[in-house]
Amino acid sequence: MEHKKSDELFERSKRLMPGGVNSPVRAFGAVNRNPVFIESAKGAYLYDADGNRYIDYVCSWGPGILGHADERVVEAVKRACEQGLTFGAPTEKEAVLAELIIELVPSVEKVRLVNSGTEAVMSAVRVARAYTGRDKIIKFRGCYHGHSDGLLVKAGSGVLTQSMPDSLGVPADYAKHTLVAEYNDAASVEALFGEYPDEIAAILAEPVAANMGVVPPEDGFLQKLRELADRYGALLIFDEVITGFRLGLGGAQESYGVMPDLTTLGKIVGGGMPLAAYGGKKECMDLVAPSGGVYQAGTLSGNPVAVTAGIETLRILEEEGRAIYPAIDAAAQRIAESVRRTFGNRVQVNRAGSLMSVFFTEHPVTDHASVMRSDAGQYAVYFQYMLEHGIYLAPSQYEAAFLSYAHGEAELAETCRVIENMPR
Ligand code: KE4
Repeated sequence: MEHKKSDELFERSKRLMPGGVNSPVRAFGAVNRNPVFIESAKGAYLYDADGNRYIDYVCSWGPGILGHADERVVEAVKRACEQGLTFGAPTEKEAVLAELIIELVPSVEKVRLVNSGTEAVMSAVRVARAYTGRDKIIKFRGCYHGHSDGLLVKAGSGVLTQSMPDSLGVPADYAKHTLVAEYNDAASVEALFGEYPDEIAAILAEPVAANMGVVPPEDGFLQKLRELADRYGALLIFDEVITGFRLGLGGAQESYGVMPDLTTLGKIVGGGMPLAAYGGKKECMDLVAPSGGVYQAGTLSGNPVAVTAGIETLRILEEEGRAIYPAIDAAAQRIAESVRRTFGNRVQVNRAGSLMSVFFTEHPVTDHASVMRSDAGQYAVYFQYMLEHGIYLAPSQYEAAFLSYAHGEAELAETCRVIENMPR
């Protein structure tokens, strides 16, 4: 494949933006090659600046569950743009989206719309601290919750990809309130409560860890978090920025039957536009200004164009979900089986619904430590081969692959063919 134009664009961009990108993982640093610059996308496909076509398994890190540029969403957004891009004033559309979220996400009684998952999680943590009057938060090693100061502690995703244990620029005074437990190890959570019995405001968890690669919760783990939060008077926050509307209409909390006090949402909820949300119990959310003393605001929060994309996407998922979710789950399973057939016991393939990750290790991957024992260098080789053969995977071992409803028989058959012809 020719990547001359992408290479030229990367050199130009590196002179203008840090690392030539606007989010670190896009720089392909972990897979030892220049990134490809994308010009357009449609359905299951990306088209790069050199005219190459790829079957896309990143789906813009999750939003693309319907496939890229779904006509219904695009037409609705076009119509919304003609009515004005942003007003900085309340609109009926925000109420429509809020009603959809409250209807679909079991534990959410009230919701605030924001612009990114980072904002959503940062704000939910602030609400938990206000509600409990406590300062500390428990997060899990390898989980990622956006780039707010206090949460860039032993984080996953791009932080893990860049091998940065923590971020520069975060004062120790902030980080000290963030306690780190081990995913799928409830005893490590209980030990922190034992050490700080009255100081912990919340347990913050990805209900399916997807920022160290996909690591599903072991049986009973999420229920145990619920029990520990209740026992010690802390809140349980599920960061469903990835799993929300991905594992099903009700997200992980519906799939696993464990109800958090607060939920954060992003990606799919915005239909590909910059929109995220946090919500939960009325008694918590009524603390948020202007109804309460927790301040949070945003110029473009609830933006009518982004809200339109979200409404359209959720309505399609509500109307067609009975077909969509089984189809994307089955598609992920088919890819997983192809990888297992090809690499045998050299790989572990973790899957939760239509989220999946390939780890090059013979040992089960159930937590951060076992993730780190997998061969990220071998993943880079796998990534490069797949890219050269027209399959676009996450450019990092510590991310997830995402399926969309646009991945049909042709795309899945071609992907399996490429996998199964890969030199062992
Ligand atoms: P954003 O601020 O990037 O919208 O959301 C932050 C966030 C919060 N919570 C979870 C569980 C997340 O996965 C994310 C962001 N996900 C990454 C991909 N793993 C975004 C991709 C990127 O950073 O470029």
